[in-house]
Amino acid sequence: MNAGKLGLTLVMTALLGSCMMTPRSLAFRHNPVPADAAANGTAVVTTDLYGAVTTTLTLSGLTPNKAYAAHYHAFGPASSTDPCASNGPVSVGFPPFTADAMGNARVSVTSELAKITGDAGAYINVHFADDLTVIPLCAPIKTSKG
Ligand SMILES: [Cu+2]
Repeated sequence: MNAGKLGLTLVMTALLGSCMMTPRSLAFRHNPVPADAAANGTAVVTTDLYGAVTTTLTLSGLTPNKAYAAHYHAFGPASSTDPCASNGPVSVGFPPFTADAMGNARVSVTSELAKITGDAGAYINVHFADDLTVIPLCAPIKTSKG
């Protein structure tokens, strides 16, 4: 390989690397419910070159040893400005997970970008697994509908 070709290869490698490593961090907020009053966390979203999106939730303040469910939801009909209050359908589900003895949890899912683009990926919420109507945490992603 000559020096010019090597230089181009290095530039391409740097470009590809920067495209793959652009994680976006979203903050969870506590919903106005009594459950898990101290719960908090982040969702880190990384998209690769092939359109696969890996989302990792890092949560704290959960009920120790309790099972949870988390989903991406689409913008629903109940609000056009607050995705967390819009009651939208599930777009992508995270694997079931359980908080550890300290109330911490970490869970990841990889999905196609198209499934969570635009209104399809308006928010992520965290539910009690044994009662999905209890939703201590929500991370808004898209704050207006459409
Ligand atoms: Cu959900």
